[in-house]
Parts: sequence; structure tokens; C-alpha cells
Amino acid sequence: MRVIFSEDHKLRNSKTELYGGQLVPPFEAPFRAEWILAAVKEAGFTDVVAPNEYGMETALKVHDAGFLKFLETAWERWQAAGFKGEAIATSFPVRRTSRRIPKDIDGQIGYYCNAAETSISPGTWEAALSAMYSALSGADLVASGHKAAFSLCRPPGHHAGIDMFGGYCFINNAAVAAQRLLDKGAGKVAILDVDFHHGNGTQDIFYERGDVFFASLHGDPAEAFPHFLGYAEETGKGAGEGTTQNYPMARGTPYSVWSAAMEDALQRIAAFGAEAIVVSLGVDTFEKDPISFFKLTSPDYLTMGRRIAASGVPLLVVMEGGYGVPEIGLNVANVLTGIVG
Ligand code: SP5
Ligand code: ZN
Repeated sequence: MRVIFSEDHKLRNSKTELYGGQLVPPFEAPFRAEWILAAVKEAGFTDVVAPNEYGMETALKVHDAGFLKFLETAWERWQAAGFKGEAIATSFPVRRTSRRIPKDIDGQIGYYCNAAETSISPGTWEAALSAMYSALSGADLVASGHKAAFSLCRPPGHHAGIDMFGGYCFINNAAVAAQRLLDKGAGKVAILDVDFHHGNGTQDIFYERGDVFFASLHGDPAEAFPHFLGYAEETGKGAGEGTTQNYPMARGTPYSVWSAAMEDALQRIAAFGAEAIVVSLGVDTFEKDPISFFKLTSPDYLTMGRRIAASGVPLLVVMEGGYGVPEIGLNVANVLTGIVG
């Protein structure tokens, strides 16, 4: 399985995350990608290539144009406003407010933000673009006949919605990849989101579309980020009625319970008729993850990979979350090893 990886991920090196009322060093930091890359090479995945470059056509089919322009220019505008720290949203379009887009950067950053822990720093846009390139390059490999590919994206993407960033995410890499697979000829694609957190951005993007099935396994939003989406009753709307499936799970969930949910998700994906699956792979389901509460162990990721591969359709694995501990590398490598058998 080929690995697509861009060194430009390092350009996303924010100094601050708003956590527990303090500005702390971000959980989502460059060392994550370095650990993951080292571990997958160690496991024998040595075919590592840099992504191709692309324009914005595919991203513009899943994101709002004004939002992408905002992301591209936000840091420059924040600096021009004379602010000294990283760009952090402080005011939001909540209940019973106008949907007009403010003109000033302080207003716009709140308009386009869904979680204020994530600050915009110099290089964030360039790194987010490089992650999108990795996702697109992986999609092109799968579209051209590769049975599986791994896009080692950083920053992650699944919390980025049509016109919202947050949750450490800016451009929704998995959504862009799914769109690319459709544009390259797939009639139907599924996204299986196994990150600990609900993929609220991906759900937002495809909620009313019938060509992409979205399934997410995650910590119950009643107790976990992103707090406001990911309940089981959210199943899609309009043309997308029945093409979203959520599996919220409790604190302490072990693989025996988690895997039953994945089984159901994969059966629904097969019934939908997906011609390819994009796996939003977060390993923050790990028992030692610092910000999550599931209890998966390292060997569980091997079993997970095997079951996903048994779906029999081409797979694009896109990196999402997983934090803090060196085992994130092994856990990702185990999923890939399980997939290739
Ligand atoms: C891609 C991804 O995994 N994004 C996750 C973003 C989560 N950001 C908010 C973290 C807040 C965690 N609160 C945990 C409390 C632990 N006691
Ligand atoms: Zn996560």
C-alpha cells in the first residue's frame, strides 16, 4: 500500500490551543505525523511518495468559496488588524442571530469557526492545502486501480464543514477525496469515520447528498466533542435521507462493543452499494489517548484493518486524529497491516 505524505504538514505548527481555560501547546502537533510515518515505514510500508499539486476545483464542490478564501487570507488579515497572538475566534453566530457575514476579521473568524480551541497560525493554510493534496493523490491512486492507499494527512479534516473550521481541522481531506473518487467515475462512495470524535464536518458536507454514505463511530456527543452533532437520530435529509449513520458510544467502550457498531456500519455501506470506502482514520480511540475515552488496544487495530478490508472494495485511508502517545504510530501501522493481510 502506497503512503502519500507531504513534509509541508510541518507548516501547521500552532503554538496555542485553548484548553481548560488556558492556552496550551496543541495536541495536534507536527510530531504526530513524524511518529506515524516512522512506524508505518518500520512496519514495511516503505513506498512513501509526496502528493501531486492540485487546484481548488474539487474542494469547491464540498466547501463554500467564501470560506476557503477566508482560510487562505485569515492569518494575513489577523496580523494586519494588529493582533499579537494567533487568530482565535471569540464571538459566534449562535441561536437567534443574523446569518450575515461580517466584514471584519474578528467577526469573520467567529462566523467560520465551529470550535475555538483551534487557532489559525502562520503556515496553517499551506499545511492544510498539502494535506488536501495528499488526500487527492490517494484518491487518484485508488481511482486508477490501487486496492488501497494511505494519505498521511496533517492537519486532519473531518471537523471541517461546508463553511466551518475547528476541531484542529481546516479543509475536509476525506470529503475532498470522496468527491474526487466520484468525479473519477465512482457512482457511490462511503466514508467510514472511525476517529473517536464525531465527523461533524463530513456529516455537514454530505447530509443532503445521496451519492456519499457517511458512517461515524464516536464518543457520545452528550459527553464528548464536538458536542452538537453525532446523535443516532441524524440519518440524512432530502436526497441524503438514510445515507448518514451515527454510532455514539459510552465512556469506556472496548473493541468488543465498538466492533459490533463497525460491523453494522460496514453492512449498511455494502447495502448502499459503495464502490470505494474512504476511511477517516483516527486512532484517538486508543485506551491511552489523552483527550478521549474509549478503550481500544494496539492489537485491536489489526483486527479493525482486517474487517475493513473484508468489505472487498478499494480503500483510501485518510489520517485524522490520535494524540499524545508514541503508540499512535503502531496503531496506524496495525490498521494498514490488517488491511493488506
Ligand atoms: C481530529 C480530532 O481528533 N479533533 C479533535 C478535536 C478536539 N478538541 C477539543 C478537545 C477537548 C477535549 N476535552 C477532553 C477533556 C478530557 N478530560
Ligand atoms: Zn478525534
